[in-house]
Amino acid sequence: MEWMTDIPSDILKGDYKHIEPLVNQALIQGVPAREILNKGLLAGMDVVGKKFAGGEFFLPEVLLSARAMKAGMGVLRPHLKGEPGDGAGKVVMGTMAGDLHDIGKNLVKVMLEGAGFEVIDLGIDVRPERFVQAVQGDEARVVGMSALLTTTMLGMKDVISALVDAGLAGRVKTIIGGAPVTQGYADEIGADGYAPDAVSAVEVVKELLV
Ligand code: B1M
Repeated sequence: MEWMTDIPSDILKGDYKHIEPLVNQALIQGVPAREILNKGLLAGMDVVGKKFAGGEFFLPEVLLSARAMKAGMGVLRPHLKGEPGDGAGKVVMGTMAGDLHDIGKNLVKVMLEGAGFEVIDLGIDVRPERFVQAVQGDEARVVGMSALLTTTMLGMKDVISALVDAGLAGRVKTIIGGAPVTQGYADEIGADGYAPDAVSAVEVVKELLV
């Protein structure tokens, strides 16, 4: 049962090299993959999130923890396939059409992966049809959109309309973010969620999936 303390501890330390053998060992001992995810990796990331919110951790520490989480997930992911809940954690994400800014989007991606989500990254300059195709071709339940320009954020409304037109509105939830985006804008265009930064994006996605 040592894994239940050692894995969260490696996540907190951001020890991405040590965590892989630990996860492997727990699997060899016969611990179900989802239990290792919930009581090991995610338990660690929960503490990281609380420390960030409390001002004890800053973005560099959070990113290190997310890297350790990603390393652990690399070992665990093949064992989660087909288990109950597989697919529930997939997020399709991209930067809006006409927009080439991706630093913030990539941070959100790292944090989501760090929290155990699988991210299908469509990259930059993504047109509404591409979001729809990605959702149709997969079992993702969340669409994340990022925009850094006041002009390109207007395209978020088009993505939501395209998802509605394709009959996907009931299946996927939408979350939007980026410097010019606000909660008011999210409400105006009917997005399900808005997050001002990468850490809160994880919390919002978790809430959307409840
Ligand atoms: Co551009 N740029 N840029 N730029 N650029 C801005 C955004 C700008 C505010 C600069 C300014 O004028 N002061 C301005 C926009 C003005 C406006 O529309 N209001 C601007 C402009 C005008 C332009 C060009 C038009 C310049 C030109 O060519 N004349 C051009 C447009 C190109 C295009 O997209 N078509 C352009 C180009 C570029 C570069 C290519 C040079 C480069 C981008 C490189 C890249 O991303 N790979 C660039 C950069 C770097 C910036 C600034 C300096 C920094 C943006 C950034 O990365 N911030 C920016 C000025 C600024 O913000 N100070 C600026 C750091 C990043 C971590 O923050 O992206 O906000 P951010 O992400 C945060 C949150 O917003 C949130 O979480 C992240 C982490 O906490 N978040 C989400 C983001 N996405 C989210 C999604 C979510 C949830 C949360 O859910 C899915």
